[in-house]
Amino acid sequence: MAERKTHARTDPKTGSGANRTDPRTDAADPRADGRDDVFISKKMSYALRHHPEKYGLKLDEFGFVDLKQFLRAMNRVHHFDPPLDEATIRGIMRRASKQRFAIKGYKIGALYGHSFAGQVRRVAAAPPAVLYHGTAHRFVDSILREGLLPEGRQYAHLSTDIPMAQEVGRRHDPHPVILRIDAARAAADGVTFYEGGPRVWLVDALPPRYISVMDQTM
Ligand code: HQG
Repeated sequence: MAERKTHARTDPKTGSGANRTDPRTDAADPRADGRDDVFISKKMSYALRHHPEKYGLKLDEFGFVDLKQFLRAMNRVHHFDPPLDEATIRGIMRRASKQRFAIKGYKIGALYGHSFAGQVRRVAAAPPAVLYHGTAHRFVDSILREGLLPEGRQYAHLSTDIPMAQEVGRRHDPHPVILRIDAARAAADGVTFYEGGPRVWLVDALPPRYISVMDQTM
């Protein structure tokens, strides 16, 4: 794994975007409320990606934890009224534009974005031939020099498509730069990729020779 820097360009714990989805509401769900979705999703990210210890939670090696225990901890810390329950969480997950969390059996976890010390365990997988990364203009020179680094997170994050990369990049820059990642060549050369979610892939780090700046006029 690449050497971790201590200064993250963006603090994932405070950086925007825990859930900047269009606040769609769900008529079938009487509690559906875009603002609540964003608020609760951010707290979920905080607990499952960044500071489980502040909730007294111990995640398993894949970053998952007993859902009932998670609900109890969330309610104890945040005093949700009405109390946060499984149906509310499932509603938030269903309405979100990004699949940030998963419920597997009796456990819940975040699929990507972790920043706590160490690395959640992941299974290597073959990536799509091309991936993308949306970032700020001010980071590009450094990325082309050093490669993509995880910065404050456990892994560097890549997108499967340009619209997603633009959304990710806009968190850092209103007019983000889209980088094209030659994932096929990187994988053939031995770089290990991990699937983070339906539109998110992860790498420990990615050398600059697999990265090119896309034509911004497109
Ligand atoms: C940059 C959100 C200089 C990198 C998103 C990025 C994503 C470098 C920033 C997920 C660098 C880190 C992750 C280098 C990387 N020099 N800058 N060598 N290497 N960077 O927020 O990828 O909405 O930690 O370009 O949608 O923006 O929270 O990573 O700009 O999927 O679910 O360092 O977080 O998901 O920023 O976003 P971040 P990211 P959620």
